[in-house]
Amino acid sequence: MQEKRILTVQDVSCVGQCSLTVALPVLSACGVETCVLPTAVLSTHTAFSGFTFRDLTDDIRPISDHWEKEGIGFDCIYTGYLGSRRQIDLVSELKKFLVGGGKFVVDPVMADGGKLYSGFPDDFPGDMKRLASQADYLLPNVTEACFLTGTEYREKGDEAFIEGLIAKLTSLCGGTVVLKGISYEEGKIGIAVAGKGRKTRFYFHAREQASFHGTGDIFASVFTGAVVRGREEFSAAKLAADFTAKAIAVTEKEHWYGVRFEKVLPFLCEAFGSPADGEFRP
Ligand code: PXL
Repeated sequence: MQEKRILTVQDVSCVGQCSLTVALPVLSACGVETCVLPTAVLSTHTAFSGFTFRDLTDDIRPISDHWEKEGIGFDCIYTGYLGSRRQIDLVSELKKFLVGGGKFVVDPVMADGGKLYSGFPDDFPGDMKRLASQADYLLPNVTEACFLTGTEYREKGDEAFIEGLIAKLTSLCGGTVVLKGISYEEGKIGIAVAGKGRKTRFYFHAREQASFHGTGDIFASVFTGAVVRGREEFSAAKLAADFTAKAIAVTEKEHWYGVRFEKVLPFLCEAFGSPADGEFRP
């Protein structure tokens, strides 16, 4: 089998179990070579107070110019947290590095619980919308979907509300939309996988009591790894939802800033058959 190589573009939050500190281990456990382009370095993610923020926008062009000289290409580019409008434009240009039908995965990380994350200006969703429209796979949560489509957020949106959001998202983006965090059934949470002219498929599972940061990044990383490893998209989304739920289930409530996904990484190694033949087992 030809080995796959992916590029993920998002920040380094030094502490916080999100973005690159999640994407790298998760994608590696899926058995995919993972290259990174850090968009910023933060001391922690933005739910802590007083975090530092070093913007790396000016490094994106020199880095990608070097890759171009080296003739480097990627089977998939997966974008997460991006810090500015300029970064969004530079990231769209990276699509030229996709080889042989490579996929562009956009997780429009910017909001949750009805609100934009700290530090994003009110007009940021408009910029993110431009990137979202270019995605082969668009992975918003319900809040991000509302911001992208100019829909008023509802905490308890019913089925009709979700169907309406999906219709708007699939006309914004020609690719596949995976909507995360749908919860109109008591005690359940789920996802929808949709595309223009295709029947929407839903998957629900039991809702964990607590909610944590970084779960969207875990979902997106597993989904992307699974698709790159050849899984059909609904099966990839189900695996990502199940893995995220497992990671939440093993995390103590006090560990509020992220989930202890390390404990369940073996589940992914097993799903993707690595290590190859058990030769490293003690
Ligand atoms: O998990 C999403 C995320 C990524 N990166 C940074 C964040 C957040 C969510 O708050 O603050 C810096």
